[in-house]
Amino acid sequence: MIRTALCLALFIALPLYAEHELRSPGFPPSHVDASGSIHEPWGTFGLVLVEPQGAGAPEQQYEASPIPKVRSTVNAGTITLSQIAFRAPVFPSGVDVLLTTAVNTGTQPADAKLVVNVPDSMNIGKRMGVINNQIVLGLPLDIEPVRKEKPWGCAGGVVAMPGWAAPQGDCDASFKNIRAGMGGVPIVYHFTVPKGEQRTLVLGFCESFHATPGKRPLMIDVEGTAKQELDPLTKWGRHIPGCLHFDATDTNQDGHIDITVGPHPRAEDQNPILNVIWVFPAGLPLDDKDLIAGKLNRKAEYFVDVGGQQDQALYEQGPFEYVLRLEPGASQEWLFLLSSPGGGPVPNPETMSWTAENLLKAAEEVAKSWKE
Ligand SMILES: [Ca+2]
Ligand SMILES: [Ca+2]
Repeated sequence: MIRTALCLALFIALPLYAEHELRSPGFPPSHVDASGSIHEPWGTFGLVLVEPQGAGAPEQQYEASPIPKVRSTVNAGTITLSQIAFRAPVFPSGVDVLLTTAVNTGTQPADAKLVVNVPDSMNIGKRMGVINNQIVLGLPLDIEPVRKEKPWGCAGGVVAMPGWAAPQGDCDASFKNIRAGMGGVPIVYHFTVPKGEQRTLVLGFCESFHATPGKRPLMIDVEGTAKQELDPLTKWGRHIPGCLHFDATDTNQDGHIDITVGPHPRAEDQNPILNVIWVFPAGLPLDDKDLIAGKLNRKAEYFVDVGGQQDQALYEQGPFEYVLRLEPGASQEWLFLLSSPGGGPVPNPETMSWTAENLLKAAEEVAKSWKE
């Protein structure tokens, strides 16, 4: 009986997908399965070529030296998709890298569609995937994910921090919860409006961390208005809620009003924050005291307790697609970064200096110095 239980335990403990390990010296491994998908503590990430149809199981090669590397290749029609997975020594404990290349080997232009499988619980922003408030996935810069959009929401990559602020005075509870763009990620929201229309947009802020002015100045970009700088601490004081009003317009006629709250380029604290958003019909008289007290929430077309329970991501969660056309002989390369076991957040793809080449070089150098 004990033996049976032990056998069963061993069987369960053996990861069935553990075809190949990705590791760097001194850190726990992740695994690449036979389909080329990478298994991380937060879930599984993998790309599947669905168009052209007919891609079979990938051919896989494993290299142990100079660093563990798994190459998975599939062909469908005239498209060859190859993926190289390895661990790179990005501070503090490494990220897994998936370098993907699509090539059209034919003599005619070819369309390709890739399904990007991520956990259903993942929020995918413009360039980052977030699970349980951790940034675990960095997406390539030169291809746009195809996803379903909701009428409004946060375009992602920024974490919710409920109860972060301690606003003083007669103040709506929505000021307490915030989103923050850790590592300089801008906070971006889209709101659907009829094409080209105007709205009065109000942003609510409350700085509760810094005590001296000038630490966290923000750059605010609301569609249809001039960019402006704001240091909530200088303008209102610590723990004091305040509001900024904007005459917003859907100037590019795409049916959204877009707002971005990013870090000021010279800010010492590069993590932008945002507490509340209201979108009102244009021209409505709005008193700041009433706004802050939450008395106008019900008059708003959109009222968002940023970082609160009713806040939402703009895009539907979970798997998404990439669609592209490749000319004859053309190729495209994409870099995906995945948080590894015990790893911290992945670097921001939009601001990092990492490239496929220097990630590989850094990994090889670490392996070499470890051996010596
Ligand atoms: Ca717009
Ligand atoms: Ca809030």
